[in-house]
Amino acid sequence: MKRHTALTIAGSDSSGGAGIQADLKTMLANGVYGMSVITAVTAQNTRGVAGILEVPAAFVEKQIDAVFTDIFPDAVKIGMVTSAEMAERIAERLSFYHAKNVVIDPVMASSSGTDFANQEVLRAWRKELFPVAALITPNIPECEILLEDKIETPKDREQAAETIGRQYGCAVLVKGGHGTGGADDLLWTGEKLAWFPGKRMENSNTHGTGCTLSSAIASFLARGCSMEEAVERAKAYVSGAIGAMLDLGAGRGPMDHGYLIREEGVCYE
Ligand code: PXL
Repeated sequence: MKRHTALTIAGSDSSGGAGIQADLKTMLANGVYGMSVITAVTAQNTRGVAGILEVPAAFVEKQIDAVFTDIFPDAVKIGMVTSAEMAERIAERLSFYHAKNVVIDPVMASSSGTDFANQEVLRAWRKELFPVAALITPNIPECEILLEDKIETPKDREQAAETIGRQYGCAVLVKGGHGTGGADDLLWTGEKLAWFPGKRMENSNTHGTGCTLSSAIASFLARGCSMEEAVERAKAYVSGAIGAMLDLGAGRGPMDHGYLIREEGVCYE
């Protein structure tokens, strides 16, 4: 049987809910073999980030080479990138290997408010990384930073998705989770706009939602889905994981990445 493979290039979250840990759990839960290139190690829990240790850019490159010269990934998700040099080297390596299905979650800050990217890193993303992406998945505050403009109405979101997409030649998913009201996401595919309606759920345990969504999309692209189908199925997975109401009795905790596996009765008992 052909196994589909996906790679995450992201930071480690010691609390297990976001970053590399969320990505690998998500890939496992969605039927692909997950691999990782670690860009930074964070010391954090559900209450905040106590420290960040960057992996040297040259060693990020070494990890990418190790993966691509052996098990070629069917899709790549990129999360936390902490320096301009790291962004440049990742972009160069991904172009060199003709990486497919690159999904970029432009992580600018943790949900607890710690900044992960400064202006110089942002410039390198725009110049180097976004052009290698098949899809980027900014939330509304991230879109506002990318566009240097306010986004208020649904029409503003449509314009934002299309403008960013045309600028970088990729698909764009504007995530609505940070807005008020519903949690509708909007996809610009490069040709058209498509809304994906979502209901906001009463669950404060949503740490790592962005990481989880982007790695779920990468998983479905790795399995051969179209962009629209990948987004639809990834959104359903994330909604299910939030709706499973995992509560670890801590701060703003993670969602239940394993709910599908448990429902199928595969393990844990
Ligand atoms: O959700 C953004 C994010 C990405 N990557 C790492 C994180 C976080 C949020 O906390 O810790 C490593």
